[in-house]
Amino acid sequence: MEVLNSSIFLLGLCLLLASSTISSAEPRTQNHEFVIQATPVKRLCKTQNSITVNGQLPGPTLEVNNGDTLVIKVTNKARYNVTIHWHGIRQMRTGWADGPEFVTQCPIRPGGSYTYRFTIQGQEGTLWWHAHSSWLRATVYGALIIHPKQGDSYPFPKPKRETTLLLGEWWNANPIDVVREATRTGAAPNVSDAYTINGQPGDLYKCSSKDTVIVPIDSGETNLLRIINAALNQQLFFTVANHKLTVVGADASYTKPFTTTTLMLGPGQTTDVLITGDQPPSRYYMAARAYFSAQNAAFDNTTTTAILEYKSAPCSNCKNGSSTKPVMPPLPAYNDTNTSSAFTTSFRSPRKVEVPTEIDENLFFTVGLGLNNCPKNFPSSRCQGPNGTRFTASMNNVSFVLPNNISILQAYQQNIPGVVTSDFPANPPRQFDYTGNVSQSLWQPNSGTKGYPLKYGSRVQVVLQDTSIVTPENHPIHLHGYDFYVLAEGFGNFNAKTDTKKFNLVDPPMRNTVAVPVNGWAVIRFVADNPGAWIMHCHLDVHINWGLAMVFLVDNGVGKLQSIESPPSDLPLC
Ligand SMILES: *[C@@H]1O[C@H](CO)[C@@H](O)[C@H](O)[C@H]1NC(C)=O
Ligand SMILES: *[C@@H]1O[C@H](CO)[C@@H](O)[C@H](O)[C@H]1NC(C)=O
Ligand SMILES: *[C@@H]1O[C@H](CO)[C@@H](O)[C@H](O)[C@H]1NC(C)=O
Ligand SMILES: *[C@@H]1O[C@H](CO)[C@@H](O)[C@H](O)[C@H]1NC(C)=O
Ligand SMILES: *[C@@H]1O[C@H](CO)[C@@H](O)[C@H](O)[C@H]1NC(C)=O
Ligand SMILES: *[C@@H]1O[C@H](CO)[C@@H](O)[C@H](O)[C@H]1NC(C)=O
Ligand SMILES: *[C@@H]1O[C@H](CO)[C@@H](O)[C@H](O)[C@H]1NC(C)=O
Ligand SMILES: *[C@@H]1O[C@H](CO)[C@@H](O)[C@H](O)[C@H]1NC(C)=O
Ligand SMILES: *[C@@H]1O[C@H](CO)[C@@H](O)[C@H](O)[C@H]1NC(C)=O
Ligand SMILES: *[C@@H]1O[C@H](CO)[C@@H](O)[C@H](O)[C@H]1NC(C)=O
Ligand SMILES: [Cu+2]
Repeated sequence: MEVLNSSIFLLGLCLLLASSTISSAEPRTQNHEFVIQATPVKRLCKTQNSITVNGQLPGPTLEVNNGDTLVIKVTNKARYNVTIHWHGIRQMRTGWADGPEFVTQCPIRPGGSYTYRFTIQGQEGTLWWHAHSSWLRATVYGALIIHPKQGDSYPFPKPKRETTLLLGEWWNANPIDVVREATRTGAAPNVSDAYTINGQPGDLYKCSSKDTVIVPIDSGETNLLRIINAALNQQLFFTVANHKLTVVGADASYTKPFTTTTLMLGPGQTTDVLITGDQPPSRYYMAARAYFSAQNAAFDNTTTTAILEYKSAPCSNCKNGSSTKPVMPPLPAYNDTNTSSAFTTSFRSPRKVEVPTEIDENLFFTVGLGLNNCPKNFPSSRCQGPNGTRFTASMNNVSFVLPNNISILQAYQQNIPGVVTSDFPANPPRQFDYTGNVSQSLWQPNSGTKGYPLKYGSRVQVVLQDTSIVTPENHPIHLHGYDFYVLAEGFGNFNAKTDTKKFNLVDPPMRNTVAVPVNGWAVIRFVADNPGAWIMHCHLDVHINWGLAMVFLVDNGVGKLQSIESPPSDLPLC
C-alpha cells in the first residue's frame, strides 16, 4: 500500500514536472484585476486623496513574456470616468483594448468595469500602462515589463539584477482640478510641485527623506535599469553620479549599445540601460530634472532623486541617520538642447533592418501651439492666456476635438456619419517659415475631428515639423498601434532636397514616441498593417488638452487575419 502510494505519488510528480516544463515554454494567459479607487497618499508633508490602481502609487507592475496574453479587468470605483492605455503595445487586431477615451472606447464610468484582452506579439523590453482620460495618469500608471519568450535570452549578458524606475510628476493639488481650471481660464495649467522616482520625490524635497528609493548594487555586478518617463508634462534628463550608462533598448525595441552619462526621455518614452558597480562602494544619487525647451513659460525646476547604494558601502543601512551623504551628479542646464540632441541621435537598431524604401503616403505634419482670440460670448475670466487669449495647439492647423457620445473606432467601424471625417490634411494648409517669427495671423487653428485614412499595408512616412507659433518646443509625439523607425531628425525647416540624404535606411531605431526637436523636425516610417483608429498625439498632456493630436483610420485588409476583431461584448458605451 505504502509502496503503491509513493509510486503513484512519483508518477504524479513526474507528470506535474513534465506538464509544467511544457506549459512554461508555451505562451501563458495572465489575469489581473485593477480597481480604480481614491486612496490617501502622503507626499511633500500633505495627504491627498489620489486616484490609484489597487491603492498603489505607482500601480502594479505587469511582468510577462513575449507571446503571453493579458486579461485585465478594470473596475472603476472612483468618481471620474477612466480608461487604461497599454502604452507601446501593438494591439494587433485588438484596437478595442487600446484605451484612449472616445478614440477606441467610451470611458468606464464610475461603478462600471471593462476587461482589456490582448496578446504581446514580437515585443520585448520596457513599456508601461496609464490612464488615458483627462489627467488621471498623474497617479494611474505602472510598468509593463516584457521578458523574452521562456528559454530566449537578452541580446546582452544577463544582468544580475533588474530595477524599474518610473519617473513621475506630483501636484499638491488634485490634478483633475488643475486641468479643469486651465480649461476654464484658457491659461497654461499650474506646474507640478515635484518629480518622483517610483512614486517618491526623494530627499531633496521636504518630508521625503525616509522614503527615498534605494537601488541596490554590488561591486562588480552589472544590472539593468528600466527607466520610464511617466511624467505628465515634462521631458526629463536622468543621470547617475560617477557611473556610465550603456543604453541597450528603448520603447521595447533593442538598440545598438552605446554609452552615455545622461539620458533624456520625453513623457511616454522608456530607456533600458546597463550599469556596472565599478566605483568605490558608497552611495550615489540617481537624479532627474526638467529638459525645458519652451520660452517664457513656467516649469517645475525641482530635482527628484533615488540612491544607488553599494551593498558594501560603509554603513549602508544605518538606521541612525548617519549614512554617508550620497554623491550628487552634475545635471545639464534645463535648456541644454545640445545634450538632448546628442542623446536622441545616438540610437541605432542593433543590426540592419527592413525599412520601407518605397512610400505610398508621404505626409508632412506641423506640430505646435496657438492662441485663440477670446470668443465674443466669453467673460475675460475665461481668456487668461497671453494678452487675453486662450491657449490651443494643432497638427497641420487642425486642433483635435474628441467626440463625447461615441468612440471614433466605433463610428469608423460601423460607418456612423458625423463623428470623424477622413479629411485630415496630408500637408500644412499654408507653408511658412515654421521656425521663424510667424505672423500672428497664422496663430489661430481650426478645430475638428479629422482622421487621415490609410489603406491596409500602405507604407507611410511622416515628417513632423515643430512650429515656433507662440513658442518653439520639443514635442514627444506618440503613435498608438504601431512602432515606427526614426529615419532622421534635425533643426530648422525640413528640406526634402537636402535632408532626405540624411535618412538612415540601414539601422534606424524603432520607437513608439519620438522627441521632435525644438525648432526642428523628425521623420518616421511605418507600414499600416494594423487596422483600427489610432491616435497620434503629443505626450505632454497639456498639449493633448489643447488639441495636439490626430487619428489614422486604417482599413481592414483581406480576410480575418488582416481585419480588426469584433468589439468585445462589455465594451463601455457612452
Ligand atoms: C494654481 O496656482 C494658483 C497660484 O498659485 C492658485 O491660486 C490656484 O489655486 C492653483 N490652482 C489649483 C487648481 O490648484
Ligand atoms: C526655480 O524657480 C524658482 C521660481 O521660478 C526660482 O526662485 C528658483 O531659483 C529656481 N530654482 C532653480 C534650482 O533653478
Ligand atoms: C550609527 O550607526 C553606525 C553603525 O551602524 C555607527 O558606526 C555610527 O557611529 C552611528 N552613528 C551615530 C551618530 O550614532
Ligand atoms: C539657456 O539658459 C541660459 C540662462 O538660463 C541662457 O544664458 C542661455 O542662452 C540659454 N541657452 C539656450 C540655448 O537657450
Ligand atoms: C550647442 O551646439 C552648437 C552646434 O554644435 C554649438 O554652436 C553651441 O555652442 C552649443 N551650445 C552649448 C551651450 O554647448
Ligand atoms: C502681447 O501683446 C504685446 C503688446 O501688444 C506684444 O508685444 C506681445 O508680443 C503679445 N504677446 C503675445 C503672446 O501675443
Ligand atoms: C453625437 O454628438 C454629435 C455632435 O454633438 C451629434 O452631431 C451626433 O448626432 C451625436 N451622435 C449620437 C449618436 O448621439
Ligand atoms: C516678429 O514680427 C512682428 C511683426 O511681423 C514684429 O513686430 C516683431 O518685432 C518681430 N519679432 C522679432 C523677434 O523679430
Ligand atoms: C489656420 O486656419 C485659420 C482659419 O482658416 C487661419 O486663420 C490661420 O491663418 C491658419 N494658420 C495656419 C498656420 O495655417
Ligand atoms: C463620462 O463619460 C460619458 C460618456 O460615457 C460622458 O457623457 C460624460 O460627459 C463623461 N463625464 C465627464 C466628466 O467627462
Ligand atoms: Cu507637445
